[in-house]
Amino acid sequence: MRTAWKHSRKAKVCQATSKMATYATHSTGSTNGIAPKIKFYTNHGCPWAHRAQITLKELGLPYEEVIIPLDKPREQWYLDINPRGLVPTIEYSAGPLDKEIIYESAIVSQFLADIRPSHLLPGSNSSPTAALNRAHLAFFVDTFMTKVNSNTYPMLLASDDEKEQKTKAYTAAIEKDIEPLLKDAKPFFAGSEQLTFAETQVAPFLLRLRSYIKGNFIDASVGEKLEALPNFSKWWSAITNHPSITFNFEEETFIENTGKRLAKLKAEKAEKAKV
Ligand SMILES: N[C@@H](CCC(=O)N[C@@H](CS)C(=O)NCC(=O)O)C(=O)O
Repeated sequence: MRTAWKHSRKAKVCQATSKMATYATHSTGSTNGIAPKIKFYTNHGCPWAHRAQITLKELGLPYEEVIIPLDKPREQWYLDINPRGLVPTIEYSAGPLDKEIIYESAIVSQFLADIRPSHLLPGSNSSPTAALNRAHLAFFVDTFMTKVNSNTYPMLLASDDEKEQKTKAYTAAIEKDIEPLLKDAKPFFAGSEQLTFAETQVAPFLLRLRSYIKGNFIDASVGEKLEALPNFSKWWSAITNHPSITFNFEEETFIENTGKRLAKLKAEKAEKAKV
């Protein structure tokens, strides 16, 4: 099975720039100075895969990229690797670990950050405050995903009647739950001058938020409300201009595909409402 996909894949080798030389000696991330071998199954349009990509880039880990087309059913070789058929997936080899398969974006990102403790995520025993810092990072990501991101699709799919209420739910959650957690951002989470694990997990969604506004999929007033929040607006600008976050994002393609996807989902929603 593996032989079949070795021939069919479209692979590109990416050498992420290493900003992390000082962290390179840790754990399974580097074995006697030999870099791990990582195959990264991804699609540039996917925000979940984007999480892992930002993590790889910031950690300076070299990887081979395999693009998985999402506009057709997954081929059997990919389902053999990841039975869920989703991106991202990584295949990881280093030291005793040989072609280990890991999937689900949060788990892939956590694994990568754990093999190479860094500015993204301190090792849990690396200092007396590290475990607490990790808890704060995890809380921020959890807050964003449960309180804010859960409102994105309802806002995107809202009918004219629902629009005001759904956009308000999104912006109010940022104001109430996220704005206070960014009080120390400098410009990144908890006073960090570099990206942290928090940004690796939420930035893909907030980068796409700008594209939703640009593509007129949501009202410009959403952007205006968020720009008026002092902590959030500075942080949002910092993350959406960071090269590790933007380097592979193809905005025009994303806007075009989003238009098609939303038209389909809205038609399905209208059909269901008739029943
Ligand atoms: N919970 C998954 C979600 C991943 C996901 O939904 N990926 C989408 C692309 S953005 C996918 O692979 N979709 C393929 C499909 O549904 O057929 C994760 O965090 O990795």
